[in-house]
Amino acid sequence: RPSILITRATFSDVAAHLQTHFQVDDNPSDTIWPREELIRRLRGKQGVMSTGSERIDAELLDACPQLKAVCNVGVGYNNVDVAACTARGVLLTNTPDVLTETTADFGFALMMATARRITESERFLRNGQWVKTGIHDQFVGPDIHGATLGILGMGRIGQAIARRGAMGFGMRVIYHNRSRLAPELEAKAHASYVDKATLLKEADHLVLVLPYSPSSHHAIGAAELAQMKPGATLTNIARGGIVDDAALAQALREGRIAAAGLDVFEGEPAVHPELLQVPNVVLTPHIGSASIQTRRAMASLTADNLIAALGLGPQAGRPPTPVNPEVLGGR
Ligand code: 8YV
Repeated sequence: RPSILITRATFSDVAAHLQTHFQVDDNPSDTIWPREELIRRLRGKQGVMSTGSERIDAELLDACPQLKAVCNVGVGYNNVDVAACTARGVLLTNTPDVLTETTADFGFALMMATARRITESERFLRNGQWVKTGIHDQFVGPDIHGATLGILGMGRIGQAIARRGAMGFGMRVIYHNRSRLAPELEAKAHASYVDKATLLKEADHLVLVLPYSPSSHHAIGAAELAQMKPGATLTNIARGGIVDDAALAQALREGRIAAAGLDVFEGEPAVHPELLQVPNVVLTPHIGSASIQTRRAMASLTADNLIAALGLGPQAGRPPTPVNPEVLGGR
């Protein structure tokens, strides 16, 4: 039986299912292994169920020449050098679609919590300040309904957020993306395409949902923050590194935008210390896809990919969601 590595604890039934096909070495905890340990355990394995937290690059692939499949639990795969995988005939798979609606729910929730100052006012209540001082107008924030929702990155999750804004909250929705959506998708999302400058200038609530790549590095930095409305909010559920966290902390401190909601960070799990100091930011530990149903669906899709990629099970040789399917042709 082929042997595989599971880098972080998964659902026990998914692990048990994998054990019926493979010799499994797994991490019983959610702690991220140091890189040396990851490489040591991966040597001689044919497949890996990985997460966004492990860097899969040429050096690692060369140290593990038996590896045939990298199956990422997550839709984003900027942790993986895809070209290096393809060059070595290693298949990469991800988990699109199954997390779209859940991640859109979360993006919307984070945007709302940010605008309506939910965590900031909760801290006030928990600290006993309400009984001491009462509240007058401290926790007023910008409205969501009727406001302009700006979306940067208009893939599946961006479109799902747009639908929520337009249909659920009567928002005007504008978006910017590398390429404009086909007219029927634009109509379904109830969203209008604008250039990036217009998006920054007109959004009351700007939500980032674009993949990370060298070209999206610091897509929102000091210059972009300066173009936003002073009363606007910024929500990042995409990837750390898309926002320049130091520039954002400064903009928040100086009141150049009203507030930010961040689920992802440049150096996560570490968070820029200045972001921890400003009150008008809602911080969550990369939980955008973390609903019970969706995390289960992601794990189970990853297992299906792994089993099929290594030539087993009913879909042998035809993994459901390959990123570099060209590798399969060569097998
Ligand atoms: C995952 C994500 O939690 O899908 C993604 O791209 O960021 C999250 O859903 C992350 O990849 C860790 O597995």
